[in-house]
Amino acid sequence: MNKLITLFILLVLTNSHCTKAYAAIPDPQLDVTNNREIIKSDLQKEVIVAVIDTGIDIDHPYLKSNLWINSGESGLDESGNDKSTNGIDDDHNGYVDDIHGWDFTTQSNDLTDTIGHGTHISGIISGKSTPRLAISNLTKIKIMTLKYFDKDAGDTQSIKNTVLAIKYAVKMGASIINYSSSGAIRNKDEETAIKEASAKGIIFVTAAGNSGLDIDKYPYYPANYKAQNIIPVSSIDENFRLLASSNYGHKTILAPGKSIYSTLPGGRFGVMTGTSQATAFVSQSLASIIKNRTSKTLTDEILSSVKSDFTKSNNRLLMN
Ligand SMILES: [Ca+2]
Ligand SMILES: [Ca+2]
Repeated sequence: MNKLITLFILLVLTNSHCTKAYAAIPDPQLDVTNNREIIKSDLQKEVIVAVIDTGIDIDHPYLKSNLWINSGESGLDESGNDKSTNGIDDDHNGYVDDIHGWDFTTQSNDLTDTIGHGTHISGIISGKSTPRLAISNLTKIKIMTLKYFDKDAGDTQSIKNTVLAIKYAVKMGASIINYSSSGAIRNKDEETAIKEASAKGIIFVTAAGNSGLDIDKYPYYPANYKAQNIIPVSSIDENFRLLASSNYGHKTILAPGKSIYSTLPGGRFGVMTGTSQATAFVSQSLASIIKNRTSKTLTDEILSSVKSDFTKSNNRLLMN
């Protein structure tokens, strides 16, 4: 199936509130309140999560405190003008006025999310995914928004944008890359970029996909690339059962993905379903346990602990 159609086809979008409170990862059996306290106490420093998606509502009141700010494009320049709007690439990274990220579809710093997917994902990672979590303090998680998806562009262009976005995240200091997308197309440049991120100790969390397939037999990408830093994620419901729509495999981690309540453009909230949402929960969880570790030490440590936590009992149980 078309890579990008796959991303959106199974999303369920409404404006109703989600009444079921989902526990966050890593322990799905913890209640939300307790888990929030753990997350709060663990976060000692800012952790940058690059969200490669459809953009973000930068004015959403629940997301403002979580926006990554590029220090090289903030403050005043020598002429007293705001660096974020002066039309100059102040930090010489190749992107002009990239204060919160970059739109690779239009080559601009306009991160407007006309689809809503990226804003929803960003809300989950920021801890705004349920009304109860909305009061938690995850302001140390900073969202670097990298827009790769244009509904009028083809897969080839979208993958090119993805590769550039991954390189940007590596260059600008992200610790985690959240990529809530998947498809059957394999691309060497994409795989190479992810391996370059891996060499820097950057975790790459990605959706297993929403086609109900065993990706060990029917590979989806990026989930199935052979890179050490990739964490593919399947989606489960409130009873910890794999969603019928969710892809799965022996390496996938399980996270909540059914009727997830989170932020939407225009200051709104709403519900979406899929492995995209589950992926965001895993990114949030990883961001919360990074603490004061340097990113260099992260890959082995986090992957080994997370994979044993998630797969040992849950995966087998839920696959049967
Ligand atoms: Ca710049
Ligand atoms: Ca500037």
